[in-house]
Amino acid sequence: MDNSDVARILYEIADILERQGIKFKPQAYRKAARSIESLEESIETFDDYRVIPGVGEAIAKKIDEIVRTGRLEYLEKLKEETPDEYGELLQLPEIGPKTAQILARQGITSISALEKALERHTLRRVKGFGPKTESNLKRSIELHQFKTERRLLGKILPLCRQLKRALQPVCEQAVVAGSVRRWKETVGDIDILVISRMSEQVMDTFTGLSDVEHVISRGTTRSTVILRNGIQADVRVLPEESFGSALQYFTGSKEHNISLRQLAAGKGLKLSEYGLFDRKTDERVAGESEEEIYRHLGLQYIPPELRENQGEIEAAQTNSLPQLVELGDIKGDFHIHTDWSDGSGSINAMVQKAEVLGYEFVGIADHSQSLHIAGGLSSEKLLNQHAIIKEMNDSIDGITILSGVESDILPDGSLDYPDSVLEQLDFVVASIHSRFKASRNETTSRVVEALRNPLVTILGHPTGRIIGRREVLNLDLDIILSAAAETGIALEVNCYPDRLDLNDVHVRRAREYGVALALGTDAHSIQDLDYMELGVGTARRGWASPEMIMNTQCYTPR
Ligand code: DGT
Ligand code: CA
Ligand code: CA
Ligand code: ZN
Repeated sequence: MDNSDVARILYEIADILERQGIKFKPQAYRKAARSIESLEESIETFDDYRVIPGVGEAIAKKIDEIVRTGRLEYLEKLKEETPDEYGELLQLPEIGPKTAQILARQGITSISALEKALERHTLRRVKGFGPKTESNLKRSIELHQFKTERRLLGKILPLCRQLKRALQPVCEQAVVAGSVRRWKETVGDIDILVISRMSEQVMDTFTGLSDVEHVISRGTTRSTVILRNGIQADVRVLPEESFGSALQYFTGSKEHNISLRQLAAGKGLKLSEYGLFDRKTDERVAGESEEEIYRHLGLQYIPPELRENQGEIEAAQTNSLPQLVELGDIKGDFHIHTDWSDGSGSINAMVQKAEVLGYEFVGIADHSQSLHIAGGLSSEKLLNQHAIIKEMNDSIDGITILSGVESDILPDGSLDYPDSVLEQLDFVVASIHSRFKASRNETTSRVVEALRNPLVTILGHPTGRIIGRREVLNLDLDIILSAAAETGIALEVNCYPDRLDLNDVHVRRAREYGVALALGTDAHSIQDLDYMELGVGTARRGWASPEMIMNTQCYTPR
């Protein structure tokens, strides 16, 4: 529960009480909510909530329940008593209970209904709803949608790097914390932490960036904005001596932090964003760096990618965290498309970029003949490409081009070329690109059949999901993992921002089965080769060590 969560609950109570026609109480709840919102400290660090302006005995009790349990029985009862016909509308910042009531009388009780009414200008009939109100409401809906929508990490990372660069001249250090630092596949908002002696300049620079669409709040040490692409970003200026503890706190995850605080409490310590303190003497024992905090808690340093409260704290207690794969361990890429199929770069251009990345091998894997829409290669064309790659290898030094293919797995589990063709290649990625709605049995057997084919090297994007667009295939991953373990075929971690397939959780399962992983960017352009870092981040979130990853080895053409 952070301050805004607690405030939200209190505002909700106020709204319901107001709808019930109750006087004065709603104002009291709103006043308390407002002062909680404007607190500098986390609500969780208070021993007695009554020191907060506007919080008396009764509200303090409720806050205590919210912080301890994450919910409030009183609110749940209120909600039951007061059926909420237009609660959704109240989520919009511009709409209070009065406006909601007026809208409800027009039959508008949801955000989508309001959107339609705005499009058709039907609200203009209502007193007080001119074009100005209309455009305010439209903007309000947009902001609301921005706030609730998660973005792909791959799209947000370049923006984060740009923000850091922009802040550099006015600070000693700028770090992006939160889910971005944990390499979570999607991001809710961007949390930037800064050390600087020029707080005012940091705020000026940040709120004045050309990327900023709307400034939500601007303070002396903290500001919040909405960027042009709709994502929210916060910046906080922190003192050097507690930067480590703030970084630890704002990196999260929340669940990891809660467990860590409990561990601290058990040792007579108190952990907050301000530092690690002795409970008795209030003396600060750590805070400048994260390493120091974990060490004082008797733990191995836990990399951000593992901080999900999934056993990492227990492992760190016994010094048994895995050594995680790093981007620097990666010697090549196994999934590259070129202009031979639906890629935009020539083989040569992709190889040149791979050299810039310092790779030792580069695996070309264009689409196979059944995938007509992607310009899949006929046997003849594929063998022709193979011959050309052979020649190219003879004329270059320092990097090896591996000649492969991304072969469709046909509905019966066979591949898209005769064995006589596949045999000649250096590697084969086998992927499903059709019949996404088939039954669990059918899809599982189809994949297992492919895994039994000795000519297959890697199972491409094994679950087929596309974040926000396509569900995972209906298949039994455990059966597939045990088949792969048996036949020694690697499962891909497809690095494309909206794929990340296998995902973090699946990587961890693959690790338990002893299945090897192959990272492939699925690059369709030169720039796409940079997505490797997303695959590495995903592998790290799945506790993968370098030994598990095929890309950490060198390969020579057969
Ligand atoms: P996101 O933005 O939804 O992708 O995910 P995060 O993890 O970046 O979450 P965010 O931005 O709400 O908060 C950033 C970090 O701050 C979070 O990972 C942990 C910390 N934090 C936020 N709220 C709370 C809270 O209520 N309790 C604790 N202990 N930590 C919190
Ligand atoms: Ca965040
Ligand atoms: Ca945040
Ligand atoms: Zn594919």
